[in-house]
Amino acid sequence: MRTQVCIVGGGPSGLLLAQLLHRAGIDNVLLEKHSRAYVLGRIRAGVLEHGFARLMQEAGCGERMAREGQVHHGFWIARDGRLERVDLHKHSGGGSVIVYGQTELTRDLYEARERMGGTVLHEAEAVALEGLTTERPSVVYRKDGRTERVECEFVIGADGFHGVCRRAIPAGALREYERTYPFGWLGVLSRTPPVSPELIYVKHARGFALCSLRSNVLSRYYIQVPLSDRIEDWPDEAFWEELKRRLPADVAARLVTGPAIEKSIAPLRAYVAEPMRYGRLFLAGDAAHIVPPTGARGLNSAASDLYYLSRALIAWYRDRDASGLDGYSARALARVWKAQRFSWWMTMLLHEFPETSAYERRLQEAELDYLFSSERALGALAENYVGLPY
Ligand code: RFL
Ligand code: PHB
Repeated sequence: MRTQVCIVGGGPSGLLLAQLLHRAGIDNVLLEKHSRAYVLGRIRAGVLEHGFARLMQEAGCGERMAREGQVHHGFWIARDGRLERVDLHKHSGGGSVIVYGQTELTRDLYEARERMGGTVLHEAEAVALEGLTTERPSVVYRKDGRTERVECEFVIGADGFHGVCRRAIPAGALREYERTYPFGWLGVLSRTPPVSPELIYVKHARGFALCSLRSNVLSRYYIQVPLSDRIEDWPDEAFWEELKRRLPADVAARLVTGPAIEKSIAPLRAYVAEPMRYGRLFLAGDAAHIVPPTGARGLNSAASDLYYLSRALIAWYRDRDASGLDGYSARALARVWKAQRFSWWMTMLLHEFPETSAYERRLQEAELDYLFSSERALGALAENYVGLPY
């Protein structure tokens, strides 16, 4: 098979790029290792920036997100049994975020790909990238027990953190930065009304917790757990019990519980690969960088990659202008590192670390006291949470 751009990975990054390129007249083929149902079954991002919504509009599939996504002008931080509000609107100069699930936006993207007749091959696993430093690279993939090849002009690695594309870059050409945290988030999705219309981030001596939502009838909750914990250790009852213990008493009292319709544990980890380009291979989204979910930055960082990359490819195909492609890695990484910093800061602020000394615990408390006593500190939090410009 022959195309201009071969996109590896059918998560939100790969699908959104496929849409943006297709609408600009650039031919592309997308390979996704799993089935569509499997991809849609992953419950991940819930909080998105308006920049993400703008890209969805540009891609011709932002209509449902605009209609059904909830605009949030603030969120809460709970500590010592009380709630304090972060007014995003006030402290970021009019900003807000959109609550719309990754499952829903991925569904919107798949449907748009279908409507436009885009080529999306499911259960097609890329196994090797060849000729990346030539003008005719290719991607070898396995589907239905057969080995096939896509010949192309550019390869996009949008295959997530565990994908193959980043690993195709020779070790000497890649710098990697990583931080693992000594805990994970146990997440539960339940068909219950959310305990609060706005998100509540909870700092508690038993560990962090988060009350989030997908709609007025669908709640998403998380609790910090040790890395050694398994899903089997957390029957629904135990989860709800532990969540209640970490919430302020009045919030716990109004929590509506129900059966978990999804339950998973995600280890917290930060990672950045530099550069995000090798020859004709360009990395985007989780394939190049991941953050702990505390600041809700992961998919939002993918969006800025896709913004820079789509424009760079369009300029190349329209005018043979290579400046966007040449500058892609540096531009994308400049924003990625700011999202790393913010995610690190929120994670350090709100979690219990197994080896935290009494001194560091007091620093965490002082940081929170400072935050809520300073308009400037709240401004720094708010402008990062609603998303830095790109
Ligand atoms: P994905 O979603 O991992 O998709 C990559 C796709 O590539 C496929 N693949 C391959 N395909 C072909 N051949 C191969 N060899 C392949 N290897 C892999 C995979 O099957 C998969 O379908 O990466 P992408 O598209 O870059 O999207 C990134 C986002 O998924 C991620 O950044 C966010 O979910 C992060 N995140 C959040 N981001 C936000 O902006 N706001 C949030 O509120 C937010 N909450 C979260 C999150 C992530 C979480 N977890 C579980 C890590 C909450 C959680 C709990
Ligand atoms: C979610 O709703 O899944 C979510 C929201 C905010 C975060 C992380 C996850 O910071």
